[in-house]
Amino acid sequence: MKNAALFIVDVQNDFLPGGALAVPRGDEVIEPVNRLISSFDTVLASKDWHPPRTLHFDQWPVHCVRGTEGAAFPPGLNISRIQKIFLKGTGYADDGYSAFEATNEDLESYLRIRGIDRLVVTGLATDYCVKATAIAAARKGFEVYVVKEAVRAVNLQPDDEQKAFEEMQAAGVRIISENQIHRL
Ligand code: VGL
Ligand code: ZN
Repeated sequence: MKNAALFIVDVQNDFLPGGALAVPRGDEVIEPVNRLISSFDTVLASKDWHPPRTLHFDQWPVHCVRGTEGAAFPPGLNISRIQKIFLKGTGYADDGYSAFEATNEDLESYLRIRGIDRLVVTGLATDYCVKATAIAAARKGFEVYVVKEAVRAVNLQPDDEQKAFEEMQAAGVRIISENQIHRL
């Protein structure tokens, strides 16, 4: 798909069932993400990549510590076409919910240099990093889509997922289903 990138947010072992900060049914994003990859020339991902001690762990159980198995991609994810991994939440006072806060590479310039102006966002979790990344992208002027089958929410409150979809839509993000991807 021209001028578009598939963006895979934080599909990492610690966010999957059995992980340190398991997102309910988080593993269900893997198959739709794997299917979507073939529609894109550009495939990018982010990783939550925390230091062992960070203020972020006052809010959350310890998860996705840089270099650990919990921060790795799950075996079922097709990572063969991921061209760049954006690492975020890397500092002591840095939640890094948005992939635009990555510290190893600047996501906005990465996209602009390559003429990418449309982002299709997938991954975990709908109510945190997916939401923050999609809204930041929309505010920067990108055309942003979130594929609903390819995201799952933490839902600390039962309606957090619904609220996240509404907040994203209010920011201009389009929530689509997987079968709409060929008509973008
Ligand atoms: C995330 C909570 C804490 C996410 C990261 O990737 O959505 N959520 N850290
Ligand atoms: Zn985190």
